[in-house]
Amino acid sequence: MKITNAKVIVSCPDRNFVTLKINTDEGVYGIGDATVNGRELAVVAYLEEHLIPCLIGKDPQNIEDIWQYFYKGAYWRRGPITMAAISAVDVALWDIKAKMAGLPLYQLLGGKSRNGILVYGHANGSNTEEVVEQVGQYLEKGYKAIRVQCSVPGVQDSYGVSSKDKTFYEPASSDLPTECSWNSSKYVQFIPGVFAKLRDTYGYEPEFLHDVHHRLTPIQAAHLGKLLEPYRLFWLEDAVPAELQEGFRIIRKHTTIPLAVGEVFNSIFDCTTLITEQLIDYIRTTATHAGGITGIRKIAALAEPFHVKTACHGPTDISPVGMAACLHFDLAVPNFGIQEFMLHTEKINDVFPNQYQLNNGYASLNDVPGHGADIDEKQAAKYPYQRKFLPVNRLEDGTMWSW
Ligand code: KDG
Ligand code: MG
Repeated sequence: MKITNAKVIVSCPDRNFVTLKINTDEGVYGIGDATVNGRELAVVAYLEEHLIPCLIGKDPQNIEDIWQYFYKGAYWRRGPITMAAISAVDVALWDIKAKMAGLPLYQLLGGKSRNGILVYGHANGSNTEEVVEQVGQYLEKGYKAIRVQCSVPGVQDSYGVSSKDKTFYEPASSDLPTECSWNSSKYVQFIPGVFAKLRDTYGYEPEFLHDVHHRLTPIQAAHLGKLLEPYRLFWLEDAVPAELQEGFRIIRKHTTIPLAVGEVFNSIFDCTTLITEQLIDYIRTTATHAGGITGIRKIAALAEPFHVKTACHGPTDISPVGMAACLHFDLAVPNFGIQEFMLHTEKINDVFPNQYQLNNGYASLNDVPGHGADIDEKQAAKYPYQRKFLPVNRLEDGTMWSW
């Protein structure tokens, strides 16, 4: 069996997506997601110029060898652009293998380890009352776990809060990046009160999560963790920028709040200290950014004996193809924790027909061969690429900060 050609499709149905389609001489094709939000065309160039020419003629069945060929063979290893490109190749190859076998992908990963995939939604509001109301709406829909974000009084821009007219909660801009303004101490003082109110209103059964989005220092994060402990959070996410894995030792020393990190990681080497020292509880690497199914399986296998669970990143900038790949992984992996699951718009689902659904707080998959997600190229062609930037962030005195 041989790969005959591969193409990259970029489309913007409400937001940009980079999709890889690999064709074979047996007529079976595979689809992978290579979207890096705000840096899309860098991945396109990487795929078109450096990976696709080497793919032609290779046997698509040799997934591990092709993964190693692009990983070790790059010389310039790792990094979000390289690894997103490898991810898309890998997911497309797993899709081909599963289609050839006539099986849903999760069967090739060891079969079902659970009946349903626990997911979390994203509630937000411009004040505590709005948040409480939105959390109530999620609970009514059957969600068991909800991530909660709230505007902080006196702070211009809080993470994860959408203005009413926006489809997505990250404000992507077509002009230059929007400049946000941030104040960590006002945030740390305010946010525990939101969770106090939520527990008062809904009790202690629902799972609540919170994303700091890399905005604190380790000691500030440790303090916030302590303040949040009484409200039994499922996790505190991205408490600090994770380049410094050792920073988590400080947080861990001071608080028992469960910690999640890794949505921007792209390889196992980004998380070895965090996992082997048991400094975190959930690893958030995803099939689109951390080397596809092959990459996240390696990370999950490292994490399993250290009691670290998986929690794939699943914002709307992961396409339905990336989401489908993660859901197959989630169903099979022994140390599954939870899956982030943001609903895509109708336009996006029209471009990417898929075979997963949400019921009562759990995602499930239809048993079709492959990962079940596809790209409708005619639909995709209706929505050409538009350059978009994620925001940047500054402290109130103008110092650059993490967004
Ligand atoms: O592109 C940036 C988003 O993927 C990120 O802001 C989403 O933090 C995020 C999350 O947890 O979904
Ligand atoms: Mg996050």
